Amino acid sequence: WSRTKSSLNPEITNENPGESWIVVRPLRLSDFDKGFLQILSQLTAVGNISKSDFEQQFWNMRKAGGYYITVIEDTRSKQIIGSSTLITEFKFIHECAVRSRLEDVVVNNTYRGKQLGKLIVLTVTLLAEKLGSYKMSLDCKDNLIPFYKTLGYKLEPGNSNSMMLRF
Ligand code: 16G
Repeated sequence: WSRTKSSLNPEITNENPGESWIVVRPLRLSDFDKGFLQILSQLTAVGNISKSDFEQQFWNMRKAGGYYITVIEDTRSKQIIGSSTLITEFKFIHECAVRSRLEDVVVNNTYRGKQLGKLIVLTVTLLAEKLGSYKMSLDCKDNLIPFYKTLGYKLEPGNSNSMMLRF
């Protein structure tokens, strides 16, 4: 894919992620037993989630449609080492467009230097583009702005304030 070629050095793609033990694929139910929730807990609070809670939410997402959770598995240890979620929304504006959001990007902090963050973000970004999205947005902490900038994301001055109401 062309988008990654300019931004990844050495050049890696989702089909050729640099190491033979790295696999990028959609989330599966069996990932509950492969440390999926433990990875998410490196991003924020996850709380107590039973296997049946996990399965229920997995099927809720499947039923709702528009959720694309992509994970990275280390096939040597059979553990999930990264995850990111693409959420699509249907719109009337822009001629019934699809709008995408990038959420819950996390990579196991013991796998630094393998460009897994770039790999996972570029994979879902490419997916958003293939799905015909007219834009993809994300919220992130200040210290991650440079990282997302290297992947083509831009602040839109006057138009990119993130506001929040927490319940
Ligand atoms: C970051 C994440 C967001 C996640 C949130 C959790 C990205 C690009 N952004 O903003 O998706 O839901 O952190 O933090 O991954 P919270 O628990 O404070 O809502």
